[in-house]
Amino acid sequence: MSLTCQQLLDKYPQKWKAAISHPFLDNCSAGTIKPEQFNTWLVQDYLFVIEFTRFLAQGLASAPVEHFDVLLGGLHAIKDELQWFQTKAKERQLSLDVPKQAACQAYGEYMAGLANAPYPVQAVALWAIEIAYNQAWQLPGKMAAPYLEFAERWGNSQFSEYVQLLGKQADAALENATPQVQQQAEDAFLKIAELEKDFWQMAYKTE
Ligand code: HMH
Repeated sequence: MSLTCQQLLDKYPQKWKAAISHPFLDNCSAGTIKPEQFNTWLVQDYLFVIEFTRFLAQGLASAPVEHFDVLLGGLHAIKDELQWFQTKAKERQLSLDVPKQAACQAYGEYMAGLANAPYPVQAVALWAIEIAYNQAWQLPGKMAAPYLEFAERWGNSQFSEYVQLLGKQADAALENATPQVQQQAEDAFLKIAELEKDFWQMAYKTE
């Protein structure tokens, strides 16, 4: 039996919970997040998504053709997402031309390094990154404006379906993977859990 995405979630419940739940999200839900904290997250997440777009493109380049359809859908959606971030930043009069904070920098470097990893590792990493936001933004319950729009971007049912398809593709890739590659995929899952946790915390730091 090969490793599956569901098994990773089941095996590390605490580490995963730390990736997807944070005072940042609870404060958004309660409406008590400080605007400068939210804005820090917003700008840094835009910088993350730029690196994530490159990561998606690398994944496509490594993928078997039967996985193209889902991945091209993801790349298409990210075109809209980049523009949406630019619009949100403008509304809030935020400059996007700022340095990456350490947690954002580390996440970007980690994704860039996965370009050389076997495809099953990249597929698990992509699924983990997307399901992290899909779950994180839904966990606190229905959010009020202005945060509802953010929660719905990653919590909506279409995005949830996309995440499911990414999980299926990652599972399929793992079926043909050696034990060493499966271990690498597990390590990637754990690393992403940590990077996600640190990313939320970043909103509380001003650099
Ligand atoms: C930090 N993780 C982070 N930002 C995102 N936008 C996503 C995951 C989902 O793409």
